[in-house]
Amino acid sequence: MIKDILDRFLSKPIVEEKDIEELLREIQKALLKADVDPRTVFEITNYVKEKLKEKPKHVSYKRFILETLYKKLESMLGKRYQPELKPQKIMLVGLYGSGKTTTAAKLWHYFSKRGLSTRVTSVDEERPAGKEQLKTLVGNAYTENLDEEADVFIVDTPGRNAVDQELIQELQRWKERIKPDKIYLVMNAETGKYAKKIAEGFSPLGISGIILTKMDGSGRGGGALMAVQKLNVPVTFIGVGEKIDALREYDPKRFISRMLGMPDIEEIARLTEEMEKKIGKEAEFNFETFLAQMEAMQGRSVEEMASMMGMNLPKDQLYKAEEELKKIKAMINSMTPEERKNPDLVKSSDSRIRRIAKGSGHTELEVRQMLNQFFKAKKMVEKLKSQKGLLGRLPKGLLKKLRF
Ligand SMILES: Nc1nc2c(ncn2[C@@H]2O[C@H](COP(=O)(O)OP(=O)(O)OP(=O)(O)O)[C@@H](O)[C@H]2O)c(=O)[nH]1
Ligand SMILES: [Mg+2]
Repeated sequence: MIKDILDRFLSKPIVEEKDIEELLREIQKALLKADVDPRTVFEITNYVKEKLKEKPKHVSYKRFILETLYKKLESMLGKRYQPELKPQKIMLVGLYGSGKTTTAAKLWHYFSKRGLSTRVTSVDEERPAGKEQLKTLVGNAYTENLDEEADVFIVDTPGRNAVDQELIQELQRWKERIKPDKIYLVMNAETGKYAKKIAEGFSPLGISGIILTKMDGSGRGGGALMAVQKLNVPVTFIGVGEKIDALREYDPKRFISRMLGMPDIEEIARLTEEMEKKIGKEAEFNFETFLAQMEAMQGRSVEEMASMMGMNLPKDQLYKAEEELKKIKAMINSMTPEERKNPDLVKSSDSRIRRIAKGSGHTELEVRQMLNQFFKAKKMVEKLKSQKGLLGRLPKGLLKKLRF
């Protein structure tokens, strides 16, 4: 794991040639895992190696290496996107199954949540199922009226297996009818470096931005992200899951943290603050605060939480974790307010455990296992609290840059 190598690297008093080699090798592995194509991977690590020949004057060698890598990646991954929250018509285009319909619903959720009245339609005339899919996702926000008044109007369009003349002509006709302010090309990040070719196929339409879907979890998508940078069309949003709120504004910094498996400290700090506001800074770690924490995280998948911590969990583990959380929630909901405040009360009473098991539809053994986990987590949280000063000891500028 690159995070461990980095930790070791940063803690060494003297950097030797072999340490750099080891670090570069790990970086290569991480980039390949992020789906960056091998030629680009070599280009990146060679660049860093070359740069190292210029001995840094004002900063430490270690910091120089990391900053060089970071800047290189940043230059290859484009700019952060911040959407304008103003009235606009958005038309979504893309190949079959790229995620257009899901993204239409996600954008509706995104803009409505920010106070803009948002309507959605589909002009996929060949497949009524597509319209039904969208209706199910957005409910009353769906309309068949292409001229309906709304702050934000989102139009889903039909896809094809490949970009062809016929598709472009059809989309061109819709463009003339709808007169969108923005045309977003929705692409599956798994297309890797071919994303560039696909985007070129759609370019006669005048693409204003790219939305890459299926960027969930493992930090893959580096290949597609780098490929489309060559087009001068910004990446606007990324899809990070199947749920309606799994849409994020594109931020290369966050992607780099994720790609290199480094925790996104800024995001974690923000979340912690959010939680502390909700449950009080000095709050004790008990079932009540635990539940409140889970609620504060709502809308975030376990997958996102894991990747925020710089962990790449396999899919089946993520699924298990999600199920586990549901289970714990049901158990806490079966506790009395007193028990939630005082976990020891539960631990030491068989009859309470029995009652909670019954109330939540689980076995006593499962409740005991949950208690074990809970007390382990409590220990960890207490340990973390006492280490709070640790981050403050790292160089500030570097922290900001690397977000770890
Ligand atoms: N994991 C994940 N799945 C996604 C994401 N976006 C879409 N999907 C899934 O991809 C599949 C296809 O999505 P759709 O939105 O139906 O794709 P489409 O482009 O409208 O497909 P057609 O209308 O058939 O061309 C669905 O199963 C979605 O749930 C994403 O960001 N992450
Ligand atoms: Mg569709």
